[in-house]
Amino acid sequence: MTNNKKLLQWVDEMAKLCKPDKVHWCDGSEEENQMLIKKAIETGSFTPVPKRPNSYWVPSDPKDVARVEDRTYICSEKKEDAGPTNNWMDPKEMKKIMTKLYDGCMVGRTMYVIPYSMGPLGSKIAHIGIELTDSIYVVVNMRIMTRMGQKVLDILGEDGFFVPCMHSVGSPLLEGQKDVPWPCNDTKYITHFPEERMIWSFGSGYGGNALLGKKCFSLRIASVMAHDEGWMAEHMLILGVTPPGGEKKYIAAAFPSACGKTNLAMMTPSLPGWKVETVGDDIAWMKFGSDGRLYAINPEYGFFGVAPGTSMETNANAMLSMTENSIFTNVAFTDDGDVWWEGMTKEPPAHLTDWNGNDWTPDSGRKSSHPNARFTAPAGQCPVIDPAWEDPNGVPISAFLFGGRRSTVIPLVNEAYDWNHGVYLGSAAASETTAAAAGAVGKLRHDPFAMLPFCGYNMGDYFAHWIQIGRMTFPEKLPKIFYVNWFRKDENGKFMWPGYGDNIRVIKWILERIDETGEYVDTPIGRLPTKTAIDTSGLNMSPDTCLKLCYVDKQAWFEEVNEMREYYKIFGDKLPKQLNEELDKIEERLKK
Ligand code: SAT
Ligand code: MN
Repeated sequence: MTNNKKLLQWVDEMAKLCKPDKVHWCDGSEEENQMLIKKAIETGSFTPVPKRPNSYWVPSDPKDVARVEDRTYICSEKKEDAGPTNNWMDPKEMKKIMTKLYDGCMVGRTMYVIPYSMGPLGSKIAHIGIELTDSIYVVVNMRIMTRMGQKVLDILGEDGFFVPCMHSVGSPLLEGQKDVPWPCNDTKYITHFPEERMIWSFGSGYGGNALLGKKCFSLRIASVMAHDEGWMAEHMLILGVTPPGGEKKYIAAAFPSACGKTNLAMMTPSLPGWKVETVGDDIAWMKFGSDGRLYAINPEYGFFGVAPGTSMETNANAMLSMTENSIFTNVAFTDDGDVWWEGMTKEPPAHLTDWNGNDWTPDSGRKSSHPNARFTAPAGQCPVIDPAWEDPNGVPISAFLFGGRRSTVIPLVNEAYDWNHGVYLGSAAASETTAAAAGAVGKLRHDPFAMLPFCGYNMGDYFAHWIQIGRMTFPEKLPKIFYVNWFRKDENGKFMWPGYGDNIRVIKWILERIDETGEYVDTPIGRLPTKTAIDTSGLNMSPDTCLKLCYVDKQAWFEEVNEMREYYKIFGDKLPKQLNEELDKIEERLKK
C-alpha cells in the first residue's frame, strides 16, 4: 500500500474514467502472479507449456503483433519539440481523444496498478513508473521485465517521483459477454506527454505498445529526462568482455530492433578463452561517475527477445534463459507440449499448432510463428548474466558501437577519429527494416542511434545532446565510438561475415583499439583494421573476403555523404553544425 497522495489521486481519477469493476494493487508476490496466470488460463489467453515449468504460450490477435509506429505520438506543447521524425499532436487535443476512448474502457474488467522500478531498486540511475492496465498479459510480463510490486511503493514513499503510465486494451466486457483470448481494439494510440513525463496507451496488448516501462518510459520519456538532466537513455545492449588473462571491459551497442542485440549481448565467443557476460540486451541508462567516466545500468529485469532464428547454435544463452518462468508470444506449439519457431531446430517438427491456432506441417507453405514472435524471460536466468548486472552504480563503459543491417557499402568495423566523428557515425546509422515494426521489411531507412522510433524529442536536439555529453568530461574518459556491420553481402548476395559468436573477433580488435594496440589504417571514413588486424584464425576466410569486408568504395561514399547531407536537411536549424562539419571532413578526405 501507499500514502503517496499524487499516486492515490491519479489512480482514483483514472478508475473513475475507465470504470473498471475492480482496482487491484499489485504487490508483486508469487501468489498474486499465480492467481493472475490461473485467470489467464481460464479465459484461454495463456496455455501452459508442459516442457517448461511455469511457462506459457500466448498467441495474440493477428492484428496486434508489433509496435505501431504510425500510431505513436509525442505530444509536446510545441510541435517543434517533437521534431521531424515523430508524429505530433497537441497535448490537449490528444487528451480529448484519449479521454473519450478511455471513458468506460475497463467496464467488466479489473484495473491493475503496477508499481515498477526501471533499474535496481534504489539505484541513483533508476526511476519509478506506475502502470495502470486492464491486461493480465501485461501484468505478468511486467513482473518479468521490471522489478515490480510493494517494494517499489516503499521506495516511492509519500512524495517520490513516478512516471504515470496509463494502458488499456480498449475492450470493455458487457454483462454476460465472454472474454476473448487476446482483447484489443482496432483503434490504437501510443502517446507520450514529455513535459508531464506521462504515457497514455490504448488499444494494443503487444510488447512495446503495452509494456510501458520498456520503449515508452525507458526510451521516449527517459530520453527527454536525460536531455534535461545531463544523462543518457539509449537503445543499447550492455556486455562485459574479458580477454584470456586480461581485464574485463564493458561495451554498449545500439542496433535497431531485431538486428541481433540479444544475440550479441549473450554471445558465445568462438575465440578460445574469451568470455562475454550480459548486463542488458536492449536499453542502457548512463550517468557520469565521480571519476568522469560513463556508468550504465540496464533498467530492465528481463529479456523480450525475438524468437525466430534463436537456437542453441545462434544463441544458446538465450535458449537457456527461457527454460522456465517464461512467456512465449506468437510462436508455435508442439504436439509434445513445447514451443517451436522457425530456426529453433534444423528439422521442423512434423506437426505443430501455429501461432494462429491452426494445424501446421512443414509443407503447409507458411511460417509457423510470426517473424516478430517474442520470448519474455527473466534476465537472472541467463547463464552468462554479468555479476555486476544489478550493481546500483552501473558498469563503466569503454566503447559505444552503432550498427544496422547494411548489405552494401558499410565496412565490418570502423573506428571514429574522435567523439564528434562518433556522434556523426551514430547519426548516420541506417538499417534495412525488420518485422519488429509494422510495415515493409528490407527497406533501407535512416535510424540514427537506433533511436528513430524511440527518441521522445526533436532528434536534432538529441544530436546536440550527444555533442554536449562529449564536452562534459575529459576526452580520454569518454567511450571510444565504433560503427559495425555484420550484414555486408558479396556480389552473389551471400553474407560475407559469419556473425554470431565470431563477432568476438571484431570485439577483440575494438578492445585492442581501446588499449591503442590494434593495427589500423586511416581512411576517409574512419579508422579501419589493417587486412591482418582482425583475428580470423580457424575461420577459413580468404584474405580477399577480409579485404572486401572493409573495402571503402569511394564512389559509393561520395553518394553516402550526399545522401546524408540531404537527410540532415529535415532537421533544419536544429542540426548541430558539428555534424555538417564532419561531412565536410569526410568529403575532403575522400577527395584526397
Ligand atoms: O518494442 S518491443 O518491445 O515490442 C520490441 C522491439 O521492437 O524492440
Ligand atoms: Mn529494442
